[in-house]
Amino acid sequence: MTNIALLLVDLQNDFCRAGALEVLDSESVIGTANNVITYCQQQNIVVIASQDWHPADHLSFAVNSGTQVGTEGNLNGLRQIWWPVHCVQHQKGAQFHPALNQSAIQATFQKGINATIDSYSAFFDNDHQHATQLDRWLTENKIKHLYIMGLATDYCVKFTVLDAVQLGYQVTVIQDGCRGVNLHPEDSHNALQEMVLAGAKLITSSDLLTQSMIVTNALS
Ligand code: VGL
Ligand code: ZN
Repeated sequence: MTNIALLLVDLQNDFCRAGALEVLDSESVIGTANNVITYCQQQNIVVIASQDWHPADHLSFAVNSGTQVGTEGNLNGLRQIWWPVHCVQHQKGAQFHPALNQSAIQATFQKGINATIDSYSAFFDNDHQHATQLDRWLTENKIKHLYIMGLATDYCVKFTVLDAVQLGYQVTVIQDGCRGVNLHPEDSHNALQEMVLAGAKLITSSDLLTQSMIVTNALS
């Protein structure tokens, strides 16, 4: 195993076609993910994933907070966008997209489990007080570099990337492997800018795959 991991963020039914929180063009991300997974398997890069994994009474759901979907408010002192009911634990919406090559995934990290706080990042709840097992697992497996892609660019990808950089990982975002919610049209664009400003690199999946061909050819 290399010291690199591919982290697939929230490639779940509810963020895909006909899902409760459908992200535009997210279906194409699944094909990109499968191509990148094949590349990672060839390169001995471990593949891991996050899942948004909410209890049915999660307070980020507008209906549970007596608010309107898409509006903003305050949840226990933090700014909160109110979402439709999505990614409820064990339900179909929370499962990985059926076309995703799930057999490649070596470990899955679930977040958003505490009903009273949202968790966009795969590392921490939004208050940064509670961590998932992700950082610990990466440390134990001596991972230093993360390739990150998934859904949604402007929420879970963004905050996962920012935390990863902050924790000291080298981070490369596979840009065409991400799609955003875009409550405001520029949100995904701005999110990518923020990630770059924080120190993440951007790459396209085709650059990643051809780069490896060059390296492979040079070695052969
Ligand atoms: C997400 C909104 C609410 C995401 C999760 O995965 O980006 N967005 N929950
Ligand atoms: Zn969520």
